[in-house]
Amino acid sequence: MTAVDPPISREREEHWQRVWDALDPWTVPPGRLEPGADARYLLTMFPYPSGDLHMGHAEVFAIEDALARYWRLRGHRVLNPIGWDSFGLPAENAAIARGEHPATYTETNIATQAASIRRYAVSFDFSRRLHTHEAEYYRWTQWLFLQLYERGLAYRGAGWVNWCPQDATVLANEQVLAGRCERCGSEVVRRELTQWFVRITDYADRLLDDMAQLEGRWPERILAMQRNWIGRSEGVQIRFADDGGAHPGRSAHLEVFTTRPETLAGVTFLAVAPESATAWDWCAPGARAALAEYREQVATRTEIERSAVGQTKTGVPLGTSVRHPLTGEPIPVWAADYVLAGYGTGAVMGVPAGDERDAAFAAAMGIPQAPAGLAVLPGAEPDWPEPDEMVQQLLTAGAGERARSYRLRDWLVSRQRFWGAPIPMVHCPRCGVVPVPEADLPVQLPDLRGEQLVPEGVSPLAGAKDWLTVSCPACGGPAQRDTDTMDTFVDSSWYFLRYLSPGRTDVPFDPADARDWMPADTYVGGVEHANLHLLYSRFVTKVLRDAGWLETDEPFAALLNQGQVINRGAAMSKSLGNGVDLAEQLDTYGVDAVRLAIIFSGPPADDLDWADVHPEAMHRFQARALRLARDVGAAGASGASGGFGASAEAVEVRRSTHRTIAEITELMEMRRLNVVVARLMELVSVGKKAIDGGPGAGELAVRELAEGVAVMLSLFAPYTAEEMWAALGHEPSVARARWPEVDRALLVAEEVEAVVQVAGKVRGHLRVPADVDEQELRRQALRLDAVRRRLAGAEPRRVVVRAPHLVNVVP
Ligand code: ANZ
Ligand code: ZN
Repeated sequence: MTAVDPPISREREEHWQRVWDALDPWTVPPGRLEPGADARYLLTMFPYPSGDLHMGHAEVFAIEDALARYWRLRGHRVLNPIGWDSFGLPAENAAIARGEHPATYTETNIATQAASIRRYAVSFDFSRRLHTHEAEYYRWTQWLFLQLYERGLAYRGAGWVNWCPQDATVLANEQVLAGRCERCGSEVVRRELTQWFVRITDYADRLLDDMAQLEGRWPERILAMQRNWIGRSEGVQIRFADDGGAHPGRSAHLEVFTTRPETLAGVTFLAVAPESATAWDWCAPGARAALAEYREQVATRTEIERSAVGQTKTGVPLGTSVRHPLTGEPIPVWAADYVLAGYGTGAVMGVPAGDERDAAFAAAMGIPQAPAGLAVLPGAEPDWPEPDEMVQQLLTAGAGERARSYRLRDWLVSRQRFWGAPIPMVHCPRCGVVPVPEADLPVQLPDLRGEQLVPEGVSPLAGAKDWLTVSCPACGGPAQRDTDTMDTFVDSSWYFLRYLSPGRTDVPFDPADARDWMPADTYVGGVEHANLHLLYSRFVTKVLRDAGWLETDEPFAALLNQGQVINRGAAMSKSLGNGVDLAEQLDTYGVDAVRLAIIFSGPPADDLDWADVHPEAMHRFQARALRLARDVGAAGASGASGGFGASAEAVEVRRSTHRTIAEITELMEMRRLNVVVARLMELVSVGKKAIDGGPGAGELAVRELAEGVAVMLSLFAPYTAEEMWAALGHEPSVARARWPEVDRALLVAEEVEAVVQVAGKVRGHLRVPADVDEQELRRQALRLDAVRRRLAGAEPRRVVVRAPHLVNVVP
């Protein structure tokens, strides 16, 4: 790497950091907003503390900071908080490997990241900083869990986990590598465990319908992804009666969910999910051994593998049958892998003549492709009746009703891990599951470290015997704590509310603060959170609204997704060797050059390829901007003494300045940050020309230009902007300045008269802007009646344009 000399030295960066620390221009003190304050809440997805900041952070922080600074300069009261999403598995793994407490890794990384954020000059309000791993925060995460429980939204049920038979432990998805345990390499199986779920499916309709409020304010692709994820299907639930009469221990009907009721005449079998209780209930005694064996086989495969089209279908007959609701014909019941337990009723009616997967299954199992009497031509579907007619018949026959099904599943919030918020529940042999009283929160984590974090069986917390034993809050008898901790998505589902009431120990947040600030005006973050985090945050907001804590339905009024940072067309990764180290970039080029280069490289929402980012190319721009400010500052006295010069040159400089301010203001509202930087570069050139060969550095119009540049540049290059501001003779800091006002009178373009000739003779005149381009002038000239008459419909042989004064049309 060639040695470069950044225009702003490390020492100057540190100087300005101390100035900002002392002035504290970004803190919003807790409590009520000043009356009349125009509040804006800018929220940025909070970082996970894994090592130092990386290129992704550099991008998102450069974008979010430009918005925060812009809003402040425009006179808004801006809340721009920062915190850390600091529970999670990487810290736990590091703690096991190093024989320490997960807090050590976590807090070291937070300190590193906080220092880098300070150097990166992001205008965060650090006074509201939060860490989700601290008891003062997770106490309220536990409170949230109790709210869900009280509202019937948290329940215990069977959930599938990855189980390593060798280590006898639950594995997180990240710990399963190609189907094997990351530690011992043995084959991982899926196993059912009783765990905590949150009933987000109760809110599926609202989560879908309220998206109408987000249209046009969230990226369309994110809305589409959420719609898909929730996956609402309108259909019919059809009841098939037991063919053999009532059987002890099973209901008299088998219900299926279908979106194609009109295909009822094509049913040749029913299939149920093998792992479901329904499969066992509908299994004849003679088929149980085969079903049990089949279940084990299915348990090693994921749902995605099982249901993929083209995948070989497997199944076993259950030895029972049901009756067709309209014809009474017997239909065999099967267990089949492509039927998923969690969707619809966990049972389907098999229609090989209408459905590819049913056809593949029937072919593999030797089941007829169509009932006798249904004409099926190869490659064509039978003539099904109208769906509505069929629904009517089913309703009349009492054999079905309309139903909705969702792809969305309830939210499994249990983790068999240490480094998370303990689930605030107690298991009492006499009273059952008892919530920890609110007054007893937080349920603090015990002090485990190193090897103690390796789970004994189900969870590391089960090994903390002292911690585990408590007296039951209901009967006072001996009881045990729940040993699961919460999914970290619970921590992050409400952090944006905690920022509003920092330090409060009586409430998680004050509803009055929420009235002041919610919903967040803009949420900036990555598309990888499109489904889970955003959906959970929306859900929790709705629950808290129902519970009277919030007045808003939606947490984030607008969403800005930055693109991914890649390098040479591929995601940065160790194995590709195309990673770029942020700290190294900052050391080599300086913070401002990196920030400017990131912003300049393209629209915020586009992927950012580091191969196209050139921090070194920003140095010239920074140096010119600094030179401009220093020249003007040095000539200061003469400029400040008079008014704006009336010379044509001075007026031209002012026009450029005000046109640029007006355009940049509009570009900022459209988030076209890269174009803003381009316009600033142009304005700096105008300033340089004005000094070198125009009205000179002492001209007030040039000072106005330089001050405008300093203020607007502060959105992207805060250090350079501060240096400029100081050179121009102002008190620190440019963060305290105001956005420049546009003088509308200067936006009106000057007009001149253009002469239009035909074959060298003057035939007309046009009033045109002085900066009209040749194309436009030519177009207007050819539209003149006098010109059209002489051309008489023919194309001119030649049109000579000398903008803005002359057009000569040669017929
Ligand atoms: C009969 C039928 C005939 C179907 C036909 C499709 C085509 P969407 O649109 O995704 O909601 N299905 C229902 N529950 C299922 C489960 N638990 N596992 C796997 N498949 C299931 O899909 C609804 C369709 O998916 C339903 O309509 C059902 O098959 C199947 F020509 O019923 B259909
Ligand atoms: Zn009890």
